[in-house]
Amino acid sequence: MKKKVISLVLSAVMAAGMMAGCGQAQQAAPAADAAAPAADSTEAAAPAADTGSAGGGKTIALVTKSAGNAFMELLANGVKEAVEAAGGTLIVKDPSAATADAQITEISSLISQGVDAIIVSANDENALSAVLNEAKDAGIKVLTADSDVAAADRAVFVNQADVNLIGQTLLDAAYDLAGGSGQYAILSATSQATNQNAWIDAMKAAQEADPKYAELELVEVAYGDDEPQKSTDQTQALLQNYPDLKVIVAPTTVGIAAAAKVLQDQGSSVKLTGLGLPSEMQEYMGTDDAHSCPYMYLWNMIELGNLTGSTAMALANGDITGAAGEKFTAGDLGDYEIVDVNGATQVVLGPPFQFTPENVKEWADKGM
Ligand code: RAM
Repeated sequence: MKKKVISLVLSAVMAAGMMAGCGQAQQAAPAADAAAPAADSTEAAAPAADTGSAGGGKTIALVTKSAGNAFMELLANGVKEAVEAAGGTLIVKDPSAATADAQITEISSLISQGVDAIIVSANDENALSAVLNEAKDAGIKVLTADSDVAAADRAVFVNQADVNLIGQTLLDAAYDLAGGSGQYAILSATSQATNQNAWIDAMKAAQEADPKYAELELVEVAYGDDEPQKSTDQTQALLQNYPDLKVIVAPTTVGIAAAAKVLQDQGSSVKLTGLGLPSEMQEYMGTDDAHSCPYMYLWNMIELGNLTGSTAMALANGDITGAAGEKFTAGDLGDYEIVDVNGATQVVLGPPFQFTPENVKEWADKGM
């Protein structure tokens, strides 16, 4: 089983490792302008030039979790880049809310439109099953990215990073920032989000598996629904309900940005970590008392988008079916192999990357 390492890390050590691993140089940094969030990604479709090249003419659709989420806009930019580079066209649909129902509405209309492939970042692991199977029956290739559904309902999942590794990384951050003991809380997205729930379960499992974490207490998992206001309210409630709280872990870019602002505005001593976008977190990152977030994690959003777009095109062109062991080339990112993780097939981008006060500006300046 090959685990491809495509990271944000710019260090020569990592670059050398990656080159050794796949026989070609990897471009770690996203293109500056390609990474800039789209002003309005509702319809990011651009007609593909009729080059007559093999694989051209395919129409790929991306159904994001919801509108107004910069993470989803960056993902869409990366997908668009890869789809167009392969001669296809991308349609982006941003549901009005981060719910399964809003996604079902979008997917139904894409089925009527007769697109070649649908990529979904799922708001619910099971509730999309019927509509995704309707799409499959209509000959549309279905894949997930960022947030998965049940394996039977899609061909393959483009996963940003190993679930257990994300869980362990976030737990270790909570442990470190709490000084090894005391209370921490999780501020998540929606209660149905497949990806956040998987990461939280992995955190809990890692905590139970090692007595080292015995003095660390998870007091609550709160849900801000990936809405800034609700995430703000939930953070305030956590601070009020748990006066001894030491750390908040927010495994959502929307949640962490809202929590960072609350903590910093209140001059709270509670420390924050999780998964965040450098552009949204830059002003909150620092190791002194004036800043709420000493460090956080994410992955290269353009690379995640590029890998997702390339995977969708490979499926649409019939180069892969989504089965374990299949290999394909994801443009400049190089060669990937589909792997089986507990009976579900995935393409994995690489390990999560740590953002610190030292490197956050560099990545924010790149548009991430
Ligand atoms: C939010 C979304 C997304 C997740 C990131 C980390 O933007 O919930 O699905 O992957 O956070």
